[in-house]
Amino acid sequence: MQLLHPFETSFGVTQERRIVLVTVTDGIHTGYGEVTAGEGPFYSHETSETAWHVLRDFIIPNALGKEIEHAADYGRFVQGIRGHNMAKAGLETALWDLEAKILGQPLWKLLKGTRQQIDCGVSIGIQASIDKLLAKIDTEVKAGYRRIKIKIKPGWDVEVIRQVREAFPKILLMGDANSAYTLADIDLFKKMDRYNVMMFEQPLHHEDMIDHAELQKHIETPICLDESIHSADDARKAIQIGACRIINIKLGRVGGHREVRAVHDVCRDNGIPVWCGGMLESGIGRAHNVALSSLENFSLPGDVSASKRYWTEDIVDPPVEVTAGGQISQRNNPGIAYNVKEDLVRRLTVRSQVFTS
Ligand code: OSB
Ligand code: MG
Repeated sequence: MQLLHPFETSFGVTQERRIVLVTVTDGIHTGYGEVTAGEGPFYSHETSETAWHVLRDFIIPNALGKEIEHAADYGRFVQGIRGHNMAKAGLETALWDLEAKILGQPLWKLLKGTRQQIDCGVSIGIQASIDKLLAKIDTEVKAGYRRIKIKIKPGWDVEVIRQVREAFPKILLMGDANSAYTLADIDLFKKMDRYNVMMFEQPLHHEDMIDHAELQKHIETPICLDESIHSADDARKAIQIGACRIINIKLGRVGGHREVRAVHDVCRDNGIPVWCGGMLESGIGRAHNVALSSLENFSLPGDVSASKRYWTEDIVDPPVEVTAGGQISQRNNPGIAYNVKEDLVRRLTVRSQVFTS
């Protein structure tokens, strides 16, 4: 799928998505999951290709022919497989969708969500100029989005934040560095500390917590961890050492809906708000993100935004839509609650494999 606009972060530019979808069926209903890995190992070590390999050669053979009562019991299918959370989540989320459809319930209710409307923000990539960025922000603010996240990297940071804040004094504004800095940059963060930024997302190394705790001591702006958090245990440790005051939860990065709930609960019990991160998903991943954002502690606007920001035609019907007030309403059809356009998916498919027990 071709993105409408190239998306640039501190680790590179994405224009074309190659997305692995997983479907499961009981013969009557079909559950859909999306692997959120990128095309290259830049945000994480996983790629669409490694996910295909791990699903085909390990996860699916482990699962075939076995029974589980609930999608929440999926853990035994992936026991012993280290890492590869996005591959694991591809099948896990498809099973949750299937279970919800068998029960005739919307997924957000099966996940025990309470938020009928979720608050939406946008993530805006690095632009060719500050003027272009200001114009993009203006468009998104007028579209109703409740929080603006801009990507930052060395050379595209303090001055950018300063000018954005000057042009938009009141917006909820945050910066996502995708691990582009080190502790040698403390002074730079102190400068950005002056502009009432809601949070700095993953400023330091993608595997770090210790240095983040040190940086947090020197700045007032809350640090939000993204790349460093893969489990509820990671969240517990990060909170314990003061490495962050906010956590971005991504469904793929933590390995599925069950772990989302576990990270959510650890954060809630420690007074740490969470929000749902995005991975330039197609409508299937997007629908899962909408559903999980209904959990009570998703109290900050997430990177879950309208299909039309990414795609000329999304693979779900209706597309994911955001109200003029910057919210998405939960739908009450069974499962992910959006219909998958099977014909379009077939036309976009470059490879497929069927597994039968
Ligand atoms: O760090 O949140 C991130 C996209 C790809 C990889 C990592 C990230 C992102 C985004 C985009 O920020 C979020 C979205 O709009 O899907
Ligand atoms: Mg991020």
